[in-house]
Amino acid sequence: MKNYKTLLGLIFRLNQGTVLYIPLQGIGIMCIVEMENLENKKGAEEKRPTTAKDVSSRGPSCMEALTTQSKAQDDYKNGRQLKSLLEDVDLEPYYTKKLSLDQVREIIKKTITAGCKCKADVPWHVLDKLMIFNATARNTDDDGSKDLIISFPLEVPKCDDKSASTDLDFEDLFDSSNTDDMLNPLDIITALFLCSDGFVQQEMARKMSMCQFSVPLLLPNCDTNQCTLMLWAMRDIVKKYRPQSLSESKGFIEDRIVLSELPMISFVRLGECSLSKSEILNKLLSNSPQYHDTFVHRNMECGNSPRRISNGLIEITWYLPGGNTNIDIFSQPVAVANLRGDIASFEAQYSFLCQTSAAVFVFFDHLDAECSLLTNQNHKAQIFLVGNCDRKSNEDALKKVATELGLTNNNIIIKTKQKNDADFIKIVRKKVRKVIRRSDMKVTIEQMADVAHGLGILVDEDSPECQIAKTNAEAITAEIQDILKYKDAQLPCQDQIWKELTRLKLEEFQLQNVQSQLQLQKKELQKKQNSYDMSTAMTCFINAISSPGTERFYFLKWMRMNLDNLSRIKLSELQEKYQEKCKNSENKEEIKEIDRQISNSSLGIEHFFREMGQIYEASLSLPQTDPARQQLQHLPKLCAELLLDGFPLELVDGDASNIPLRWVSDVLSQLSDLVSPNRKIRVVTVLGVQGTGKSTLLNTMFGVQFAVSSGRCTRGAFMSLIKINEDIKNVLNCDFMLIIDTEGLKSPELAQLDNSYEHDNELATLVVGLSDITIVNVAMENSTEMKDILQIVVHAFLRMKEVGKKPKCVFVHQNVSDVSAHEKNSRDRKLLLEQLNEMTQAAAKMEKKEENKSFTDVMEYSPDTGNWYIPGLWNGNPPMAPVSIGYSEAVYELKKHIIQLLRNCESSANDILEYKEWVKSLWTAVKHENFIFSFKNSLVADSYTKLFTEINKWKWEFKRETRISNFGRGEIKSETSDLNEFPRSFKSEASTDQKNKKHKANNIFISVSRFLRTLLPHRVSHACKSLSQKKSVKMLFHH
Ligand SMILES: Nc1nc2c(ncn2[C@@H]2O[C@H](COP(=O)(O)OP(=O)(O)O)[C@@H](O)[C@H]2O)c(=O)[nH]1
Ligand SMILES: [Mg+2]
Repeated sequence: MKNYKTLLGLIFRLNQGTVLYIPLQGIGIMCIVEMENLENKKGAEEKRPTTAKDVSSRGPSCMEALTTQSKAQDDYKNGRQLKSLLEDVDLEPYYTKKLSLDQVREIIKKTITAGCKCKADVPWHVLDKLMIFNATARNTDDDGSKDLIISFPLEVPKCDDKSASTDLDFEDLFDSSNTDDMLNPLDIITALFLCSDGFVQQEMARKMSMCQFSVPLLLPNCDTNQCTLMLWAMRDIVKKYRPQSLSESKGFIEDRIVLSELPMISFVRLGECSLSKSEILNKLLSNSPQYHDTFVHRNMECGNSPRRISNGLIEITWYLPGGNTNIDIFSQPVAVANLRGDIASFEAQYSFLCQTSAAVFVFFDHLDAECSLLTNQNHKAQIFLVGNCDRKSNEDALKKVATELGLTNNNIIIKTKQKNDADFIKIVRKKVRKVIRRSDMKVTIEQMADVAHGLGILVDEDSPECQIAKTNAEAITAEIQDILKYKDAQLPCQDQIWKELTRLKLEEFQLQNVQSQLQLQKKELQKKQNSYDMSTAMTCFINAISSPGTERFYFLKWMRMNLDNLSRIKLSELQEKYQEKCKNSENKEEIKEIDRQISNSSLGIEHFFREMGQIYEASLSLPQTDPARQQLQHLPKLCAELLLDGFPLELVDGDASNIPLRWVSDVLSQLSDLVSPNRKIRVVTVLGVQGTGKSTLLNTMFGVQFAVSSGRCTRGAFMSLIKINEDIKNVLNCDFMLIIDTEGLKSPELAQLDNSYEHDNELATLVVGLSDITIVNVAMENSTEMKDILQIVVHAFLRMKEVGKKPKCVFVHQNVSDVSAHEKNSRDRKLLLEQLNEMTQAAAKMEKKEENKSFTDVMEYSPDTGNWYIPGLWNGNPPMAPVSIGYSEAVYELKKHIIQLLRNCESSANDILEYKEWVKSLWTAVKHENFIFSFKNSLVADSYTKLFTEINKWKWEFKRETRISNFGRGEIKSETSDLNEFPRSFKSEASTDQKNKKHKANNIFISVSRFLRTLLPHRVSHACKSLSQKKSVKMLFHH
């Protein structure tokens, strides 16, 4: 590189060391810059991409060029380092037109073929890795030849590989200029934040904090010399922890971190500092065996390459206790902030910290006695001076400054040569503990906005769209006191009426002949729905989501956050009560009641959309010209737009266990109109027991935003749309991928409620039927329940002639981290397959479709490639544990596998309209099949059928017998229909007169069969047990 620096003109570096030099004619100045001076001016001397950039495409050219040195100087003088770096990494177009979530989510070719080939790839790789929680997202430099997941090169591969050199060349050995070519991770993070919209920023901040990386608190822009408080970006970070006060009760606190009142301890540097402040901080926050790089520091890969745009950045992280005194470093939660760069150059940032922190630790090598910066501040924070120096050079200055600040020994730490890092950290920890204990200086990040405004620091939430949206959301959520009452008053169309409508529709399916009467009842109900004036909440909601541009996304996010905050408070109370009741009382009714309350107190954004769907469906029964109807015509289009922007939408309303078919299909029709014609979709679904990490898996894998359970127990299915990039459409043969997440299957909270099996089985059958690939999430401890569900799915598939479809099936075993998992579990896989086959055979026999002998006849599944083992999510003990790299990598491999499977799909993908029809007909079919779904599994269903066969046989025998003896005809009247009654009555009947024996027995028998017919199917196993007494009944007959 350094040889090029004296050249005038553009040098294009092609692959493998080919250099193309284009002299620039007509420029008369030859520019020669000394190497040493370049240290701070790296900004512009780097290579620049040559091709025009395509904002919509994420595949920039890998060809890079060198700029002239004159430009480097200009950029530096004109404060254009940012621009220059952005050009280097091809992010410049996004500086004005910010990167949005759907661009980040888009499935691109690199998802399956990865590798970092040039600087322009680096930010995308960092982003992609961050999105899948890869804890190596910021570090490592590699040769880029490996896969994305294994290596994450921030260093661009060089053309001339010096390590291959066989000569002895001292120039080379002492040449440390190799950092020139590297990008500092902090620069990349800063650049990405500067080039992303508020929603990508939120996603990045959330994921960074889950990886236990520090996140930007104040983001600098070195070209405008402005910095911004990243309040909005941090809004979505929710943390759980257990302070010491709760360690006895095993309680915990779950809070949105920007709303938590915490003491903040800040670390800054004055002048040069030979200590790596950030590394010291990392050690301060880690227990030694589990050291973690929370802050990027100079001793990590690429950490020593010069920072071009990230000086002035303040990062923040949190230390949160887990309630174990042996592990916790601090027993109370604390925020830790770290300023990059010298406070002398970043006074605003320093002032901000002094006014918001409980303590500021100032690191220095050399102190200037006249340093007014330290003494002039309007401090709220305690100041600690941390010198890494010897006594001679600093004594006088230190004395002077300390006196002026009124500091005692307590606030001065000198790291002498004798103190090693461990000793030093021990001292700092002690000081921090004392500050936390004593200080009442606690502020929330939300409150920091005021300080920022006072200092002329921008706040990201100040944009009008965000503020208007906030007001709109608060207007709705501020009204919510009692959730149940609120739902009744403001969202009246969904609950009872919708459930009733659902029931009527079901009856309509079953009793085709009395349809007219049912239609009448349905009309009545819809009339009732229409009779409600639209509630104020719904009016505000619909208005707000009709707002243009990003305002509606801000609104939806505010709504979601506000509602989460509300239900978090409400539900934690109820859940506490639930736990207590489970402990103390045997009273099932009470527990059931709390269950119902938990279910009722859940209020999410989906309830508002559900209401919208109901209002829309009801309005369709009005005449076409009715203004009330016309007013609502645009709603499906609105939702289609949201869907297209990646917003998850409810497909099945789990509470009523129904799909608002008209609403969903109108949304899909609108979606089809919004995109170009004949766009194809492929569908991926996940099935599994509640709380086993399904949503987390999908969110990690596809960057979607399904609700991760925060105690709410919703049920149903949600769908989210992902675009497929042009570069891979042809390979995958589709334009969109629809991801369906199911909620509430087999959840213990809901199991108590009626019809639980039925709902679960219907839901499972529907989503499997709707998908090209079904991911079955099996957590070790509840594999039985999953098999129960699968049995019904298989059964339903065999039964429903309409299906005619064979979805691919992938089993995902979570929380398995052993390297030998795949090997060891081969027996388990065989067993699983055997069980799956058995249940297919059982189901096939029942359905008289015995040609289906194995599971693979019904679903496409390979025991070898169809099982994935994914290690646990956390590496260590939460709350301080980062996401394990094993999880991230396994999920990424799974993603590649799934995309590969889609690629190999033989059947052609449906277009959106075909899919809409498919949803309709499948749901109708599922609703027709009410018989099978009410069973726990097909084995129970089988027993039920066998039971009836047996009884019928027996009945027939009996009838024959009675006919012969002319006994008891027309005299059977018993109405007993409780099985519990049966043994009792049987006993008493048995003791009566021998003469009437057969007559009585007949009575009993009829009671039993009547009872069995009315029996709730899922209680059939119970019935089977009781029927073992059947033998005695038979014996009775024979007497
Ligand atoms: N310990 C552990 N927790 C997990 C894992 N996966 C998810 N979680 C947590 O479990 C909770 C429920 O996850 P969620 O994805 O909502 O489960 P879902 O109900 O199956 O969709 C969340 O708090 C997750 O953070 C895992 O592998 N290990
Ligand atoms: Mg979920």
